[in-house]
Amino acid sequence: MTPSPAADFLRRMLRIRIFERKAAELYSAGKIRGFLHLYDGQEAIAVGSFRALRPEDAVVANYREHAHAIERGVAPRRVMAELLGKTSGVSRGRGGSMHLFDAATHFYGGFAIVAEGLPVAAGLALARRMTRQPGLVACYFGDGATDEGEFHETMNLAALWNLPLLFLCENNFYAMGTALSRRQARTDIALKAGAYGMPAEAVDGQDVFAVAEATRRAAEAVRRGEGPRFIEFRTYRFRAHSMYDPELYRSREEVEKARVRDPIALLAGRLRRGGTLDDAAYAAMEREVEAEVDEAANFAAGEPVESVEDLLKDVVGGRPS
Ligand SMILES: Cc1ncc(C[n+]2csc(CCOP(=O)(O)OP(=O)(O)O)c2C)c(N)n1
Ligand SMILES: [Mg+2]
Repeated sequence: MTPSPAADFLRRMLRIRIFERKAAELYSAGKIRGFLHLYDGQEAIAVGSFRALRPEDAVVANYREHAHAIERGVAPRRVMAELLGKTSGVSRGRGGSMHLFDAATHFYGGFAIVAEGLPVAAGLALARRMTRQPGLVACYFGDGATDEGEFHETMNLAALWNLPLLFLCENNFYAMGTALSRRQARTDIALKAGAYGMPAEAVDGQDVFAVAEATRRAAEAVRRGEGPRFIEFRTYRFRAHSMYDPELYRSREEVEKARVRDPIALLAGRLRRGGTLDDAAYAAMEREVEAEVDEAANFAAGEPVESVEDLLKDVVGGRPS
């Protein structure tokens, strides 16, 4: 039986939440090194928006991108192996959490520098146009990226050159510990994109259906050759910025208040009220997803790390391969 679109959305969001819960556990156990940024609270954006994308489209994201890679079709076990620095990881264990990359699914990163993905996405879109390749480029970034000059430069060129670009801003109202209202004189991000002559709208990022519908409409316009579109998804991150963040910049009450609009609980509640989900079905779904995540973690744990002799392979000035 094929699951209903709503049940599929719910399962996908749960998979991301549980995948990252496992990643946090492995991080605390010292198995994952470096930085780890989790997506709790924002799942509806990756899950809803990816329904509008086609296999030929390219995707660019930032460092909070585990969900985007998985939704794009990268196997969770290859993402988990990457987090653990294993050679079977999606970036051969050399990128880690912030640098997932998979050319086969046109998933071009994973960028650690804020706003770095924007000009890359514009370049990919321009290349597609010049080589007459089909498909659009979906560019995901946070509200923090809109603080940067690169954001404005990219908006300008994308609009000027009518590029096939879908800008998907995940506005969780914080860039590390600084709230949007403490950084920007004008906090309406969609308005800024509109200033470049690009159709732009703000959408509830906690409602997976609203995300899916807005992205579908915007993607269709881009595919018709109408140039770039911009969506600002208003959302909230429930966890700290990264695993290192003591969260001194916001109150516990503020986070608890935002949790009332947990995208997973919102959808589950809707399905329960509609009579298509009960406790037993939800628990069964959770168990299945947990098993899938455990399988990915066990696979990753058993994989080898790169040998010391190979560490400089493919590094400029390193050992020739
Ligand atoms: C150019 C640059 N400046 C500063 C940093 C440090 N930094 C890392 S994440 C981040 C916050 C970005 O916030 P946002 O784009 O809203 O994404 P979010 O973490 O909220 O998902 C900053 C300032 C960086 N990585 N790159
Ligand atoms: Mg942010």
